[in-house]
Amino acid sequence: MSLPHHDRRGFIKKSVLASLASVLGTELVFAGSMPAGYTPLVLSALEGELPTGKHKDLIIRSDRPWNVETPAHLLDDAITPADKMFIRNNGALPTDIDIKNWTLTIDGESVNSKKTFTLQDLKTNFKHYTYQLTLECAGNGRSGFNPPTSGNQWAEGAVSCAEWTGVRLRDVLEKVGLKPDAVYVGYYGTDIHLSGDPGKSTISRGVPMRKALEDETLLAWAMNGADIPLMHGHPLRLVVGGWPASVSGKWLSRLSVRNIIHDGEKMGGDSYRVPAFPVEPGAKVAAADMKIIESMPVKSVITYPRSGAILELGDELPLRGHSWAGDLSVKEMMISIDYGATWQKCSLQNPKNRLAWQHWSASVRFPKKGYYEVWAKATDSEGTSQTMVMPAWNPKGYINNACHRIAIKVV
Ligand SMILES: Nc1nc2c(c(=O)[nH]1)N[C@H]1C(S)=C(S)[C@@H](COP(=O)(O)O)O[C@H]1N2
Ligand SMILES: [Mo]
Repeated sequence: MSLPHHDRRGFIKKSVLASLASVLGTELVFAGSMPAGYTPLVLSALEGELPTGKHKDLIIRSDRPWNVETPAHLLDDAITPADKMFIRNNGALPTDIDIKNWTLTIDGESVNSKKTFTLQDLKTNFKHYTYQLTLECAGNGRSGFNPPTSGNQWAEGAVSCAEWTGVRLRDVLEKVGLKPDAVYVGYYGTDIHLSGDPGKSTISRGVPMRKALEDETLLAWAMNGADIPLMHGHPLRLVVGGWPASVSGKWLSRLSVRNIIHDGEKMGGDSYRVPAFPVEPGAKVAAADMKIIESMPVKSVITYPRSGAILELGDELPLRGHSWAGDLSVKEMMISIDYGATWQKCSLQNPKNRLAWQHWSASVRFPKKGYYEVWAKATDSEGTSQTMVMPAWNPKGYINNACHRIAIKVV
């Protein structure tokens, strides 16, 4: 069925509601109570053209800006290829990228003096490193929260794990020279605010020094052995594995070493913050009780088979997927075919390097014909497991790491 477009400002227009009702063949009762920015599930996959180079089965969550999700079964590759990588943009793509004259300026209160590097300077004057790094949008899983929260209604697929090549941010900062009062590094990119106002920043987030100085934190120009695709930050990107992917600044042109917690766009308010203690679903939380999300929580995804698979009684079903745990590693992976009553241990590989996802596999037989669900649950190196139902509700719908589940029919 062909669905009407949702309103670009993020809420549903009356005229769209009317045509949506006619497509559905029924009224959207309580449409007036939908939170601003909320996309009804029936509309959550927009029809339309994907950006060039993307796999045709990716799901468009919005097209201005581009927000495109990878269905779980398309995350099956060990290393996420560019055509299957989710897109999360806060603004419009930069225009007129000139690689030859691209520069990165490092400034801020806590540098001895401001320095500017060309791409060539970075490539020739520092050692190169390649790491496979998990980048998960903090809003991944948002569609699972109830009451619903506004923003892209991601299911499971706002996560990727590609190989990034570049230089260590640490090595470059060392060359610049830092003052002892440095606490945070904030990024700026050249993407354009949707208003078109060149003075407005789309997003400018950052990380504390301890994360900025880690071995795996890169200033990268290559992804999976090729130039970074335009959508994913060409020609230079800050890549920080294990933390909300929002800290991995695309189209990187400037870094600011701050003596305060960086105060760029989307560092304040409720952005990328969750309550510092559990709250009841739907609660209003005072700003002072919110904290910035740092390392992402333990999570896993079933990438094979695809939900809805049908098999014959007696057949063994191979299962596989990936799991990750922010700055930690995953120590155990389990699956259940009986709604969590009993669990079976999976085989689990070590990550290719720190902050890369880990592959798991299992094989299962079903006792009789019928409908089943397979649930997958990871446990991190500190003993924390994924929850089976919605975890801590929060006002912006971040870090939902509930178990991924797929449907199976045995005939
Ligand atoms: N300059 C810039 N960097 C950005 C963003 C952006 O809109 N502009 N989006 C951030 C967010 S919220 C996410 S989840 C990731 C998405 O990375 P990807 O589109 O390469 O998958 O990029 C981050 N870096
Ligand atoms: Mo994100």
